[in-house]
Amino acid sequence: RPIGIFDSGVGGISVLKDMVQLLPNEKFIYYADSLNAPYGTKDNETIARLSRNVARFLVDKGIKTLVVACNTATAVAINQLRAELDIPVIGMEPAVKPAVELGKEGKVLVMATPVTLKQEKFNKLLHRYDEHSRVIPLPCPGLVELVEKGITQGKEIKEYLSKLLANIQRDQIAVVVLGCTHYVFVRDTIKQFFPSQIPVIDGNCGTAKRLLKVLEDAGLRAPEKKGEKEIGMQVRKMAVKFYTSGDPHHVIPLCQC
Ligand code: DGN
Repeated sequence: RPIGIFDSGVGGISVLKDMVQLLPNEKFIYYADSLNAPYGTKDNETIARLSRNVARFLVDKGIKTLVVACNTATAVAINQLRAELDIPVIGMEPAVKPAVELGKEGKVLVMATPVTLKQEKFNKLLHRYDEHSRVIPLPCPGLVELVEKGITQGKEIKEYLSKLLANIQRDQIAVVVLGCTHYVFVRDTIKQFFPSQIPVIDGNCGTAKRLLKVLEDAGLRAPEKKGEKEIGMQVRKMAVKFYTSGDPHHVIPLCQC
C-alpha cells in the first residue's frame, strides 16, 4: 500500500524528496491542494476542513500512512486527523529543537506562515526548547503565494525578502529555520541574506526519519525490491503518483526535481 502525503500546494514536494530518498522501496501518493493555497492565512476551521477533505481523498486511494507535509495544517488539524483516521498520521513542526541543539551562540530566526506561529503547538514548542528566549518568530505572509507561482529566485523574491528582513538584526542571527515546507525551495535566495556560515535548516529530514520509525514500529515497511539499486532513480520516480487541485503546470517542474 502507498504512503499518502499532502500539502496546501507544492511545498510538501520538498518533504517527499527526502522521504523517497530514505525509503526507496515505498510507493507514494502526493496531493497538492494548490487550488486552496495558501492555508497559512485562512481560519482554523477552514484549514481543518480542507485537510480533512484531502485526507479522505488519500484514504480512499488505500494509503497505509498519512504525512501532513505542511506545518500549517499540522499545527491546526493533526489532532483531529489522528482522532478520525485509523492509520498512522505524521506531521511537520518547525525545526526549533535541531536549531537549538546546533549549540550556536545567537538568535534562531523561525520563518513560517502567520497561522503556524500563532498556534498553541508552536508556543508549546518554544516552551519546551527555547529556554533562553533565543527564538525570533518571523511570519512571512505572501511567501507561499510566490512559491506557488514558481517564483523562487530573482528580483521579485529578493525584494520581498529585503522588506521582510528589514527590521531583523541579521548580525545577531545564528541559525535560520524554514518552518514552512514551501520555503525550502527559496533556501538559496534566503541564504544570500545571511553570512555563508549561517545554517538555514528545515524539518524535512527529521520527518522522513520519523516516517521510517513509524512504519517500522507498525510493521508497515515495504519489502526491499530486487534490482532497486541497478535501476535507481527511475524506479523511485515511478513509485510516486501526483494529484493536484490546482494547475498541473505548477506541480510538474517540481515533480522532476
Ligand atoms: N507548506 C505549508 C506549510 O508548511 O506551512 C504552507 C501553508 C500555506 O499554504 N500557507
